Amino acid sequence: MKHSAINDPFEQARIEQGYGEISDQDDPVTMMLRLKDVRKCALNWQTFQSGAVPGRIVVPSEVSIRSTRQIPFEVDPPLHKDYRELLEPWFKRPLQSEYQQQLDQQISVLVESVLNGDPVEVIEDFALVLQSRALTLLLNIPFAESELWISWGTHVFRSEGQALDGDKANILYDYIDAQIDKALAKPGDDLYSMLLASEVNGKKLSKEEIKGVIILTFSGGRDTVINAVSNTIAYFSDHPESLQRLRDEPQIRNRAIEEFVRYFSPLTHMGRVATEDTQVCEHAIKADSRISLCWASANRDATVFENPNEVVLDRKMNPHVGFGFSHHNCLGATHARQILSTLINVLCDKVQSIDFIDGEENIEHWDEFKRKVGYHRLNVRFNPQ
Ligand code: EMZ
Repeated sequence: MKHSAINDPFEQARIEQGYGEISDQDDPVTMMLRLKDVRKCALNWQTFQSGAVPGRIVVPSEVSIRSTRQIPFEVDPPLHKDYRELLEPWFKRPLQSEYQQQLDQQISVLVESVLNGDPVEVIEDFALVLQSRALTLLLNIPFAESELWISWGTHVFRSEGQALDGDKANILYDYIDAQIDKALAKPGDDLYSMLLASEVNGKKLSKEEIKGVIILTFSGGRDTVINAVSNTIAYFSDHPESLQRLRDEPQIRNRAIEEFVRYFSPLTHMGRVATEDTQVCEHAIKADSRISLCWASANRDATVFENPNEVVLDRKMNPHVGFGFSHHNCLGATHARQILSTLINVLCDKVQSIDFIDGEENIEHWDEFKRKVGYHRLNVRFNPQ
């Protein structure tokens, strides 16, 4: 098997019963594994809510390290829609040409810096750097701020050997509190200032609400973007012919991006909390228990995707749920797609091939399901054009 392959540990359970049962900190989760069921449950927010106790819909649960509600992620309709309408235009800024030029500049400089023939550790020295620098554009704050975020490592709530790291989370919370106060004292053109000046339902946003939006902006697009970027690099190291094909056929690059998101599924799943006794796949779900919508499994559902375990660069029908589904679909998806598109353009322009040296896989353990989501470490060499 190619080293960049991402396995599908859910296949048997998906076909045989449609769900999987896992434990998480004494709060079990029933995972929905078929695309149709994942969509159905995502749409049914009345029965499967996001607005539970903050942190509970995340698996592993963050209830013990977080009390701030992430917005709009942990809010249900109708209020969800009001927050979303406020945020949507800001998070669509990656469609503007100035934003795209700045991102192109950032990624070009980064790729050029790794073309000197030395081995590169992709996770810390490439993907994390790329993600942090690009985040300065999304927040619209000075580039130099990215240095601090890079020093925080790949996940803001987790650290090596620790699924949940409360001390690390506190560093982020204190930082965000200070940034909100700074923007309050001296408003600028950044996301903090935009939120401070905004109203939802005729009421100014509170500091706690703003903090909820910003925590999500920092954490939701961190390890996910790092996984997407590093899996893309690993894929090209395994498949030089694919890099060549994308160079020759720029018109299929957007399809390739969707296919990478489907195949890599950078976020395995996201939870919901049942508001009433119900059932899924003839399996009873008790009120106040958790389910999860397993994007990674749904994206390999053979009843929807032909050859689901293959990367088909120009896959035509690709209704993947790699960015979630329905009203909670990923707010940062425009930014993420723009990152992947720019990365592919720059690699096609500047890189001939990528040599895999070695890697340490990042395997998530969900009881019997063991899923590779990316790498802890990935050493490669970039060969210039
Ligand atoms: C939450 C989540 C959002 C959570 C789209 O995902 O991302 C996770 O990485 C965080 O730990 O708090 O933001």
